[in-house]
Amino acid sequence: MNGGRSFTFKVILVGDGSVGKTSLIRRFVHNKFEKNYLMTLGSEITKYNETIEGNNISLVIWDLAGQEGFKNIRQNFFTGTNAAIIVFSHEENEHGENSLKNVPKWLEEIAKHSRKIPMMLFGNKIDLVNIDKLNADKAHPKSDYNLNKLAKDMNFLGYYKTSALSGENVRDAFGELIKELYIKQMSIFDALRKEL
Ligand SMILES: Nc1nc2c(ncn2[C@@H]2O[C@H](COP(=O)(O)OP(=O)(O)O)[C@@H](O)[C@H]2O)c(=O)[nH]1
Ligand SMILES: [Mg+2]
Repeated sequence: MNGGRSFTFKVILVGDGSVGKTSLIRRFVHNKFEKNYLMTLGSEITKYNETIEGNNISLVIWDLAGQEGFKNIRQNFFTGTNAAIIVFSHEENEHGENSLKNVPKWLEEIAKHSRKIPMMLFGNKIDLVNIDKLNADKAHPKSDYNLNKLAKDMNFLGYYKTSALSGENVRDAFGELIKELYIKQMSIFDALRKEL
C-alpha cells in the first residue's frame, strides 16, 4: 500500500529574460496565455497539485522575475531545489540564439548552488519556427538531432520543444519531470521500508 502520501517538490525555471518562463508556468498551471502582463521583481512562486496513485504531489514552482542576469540571482532561489528547468527560445533572432548559447552558463549556475538534481531543457516558442525545416538539416544547431545530443551530453533528463502560446508539449514536458521526481521519491521510500 502506497496510498495517501504527500510530497512537495521545489522546481526552478531559469533561462534568459523573455524566453517564456513565466508564460510556460501560466500555461501549465492555469492553461492560460497572456500577451501582456506586469513584471514584478524578484522571484514568483506558483503552486501546482496533482494526485498520482493516490499520493498528493505538490510542485512549488519558482520563477525568476525580471532579474535574469546570472550574477543577480540570490542563493535562496536555488536552495533546496529538487529539479530545474532551463528554458531557451527558438525565435530566430539574436535574443533566441543567445538564449541557447547561455544554456551552459545556467547549468553552471545551478551546479554551483545546488546538489545533483534532475534537469530538463525546454526549447520554447516553437510556434515561431518551422520544425520540419530545422530537422531537415541535421547539422543545424537547433535540429532535434543536435539538441537531443546536447541534452544527453549535459545530463539533462530530456529536451522538449514547447510553446506556451499554443500549449504544445507543455503538459507532457512538466509531466515527465513530475513523474521522474515521483518515481525517485517512491524508490527512496521503498528502500527505507526494506530496511525497517
Ligand atoms: N510566440 C510565442 N511567444 C511567447 C511564448 N512564450 C512566451 N512568449 C512571449 O514572449 C514574451 C516573454 O515571455 P515571458 O513569459 O515573460 O518570458 P520570461 O521573461 O522568460 O518569463 C512575452 O511577450 C510572451 O507573450 C511562446 O511559446 N510563443
Ligand atoms: Mg518572467
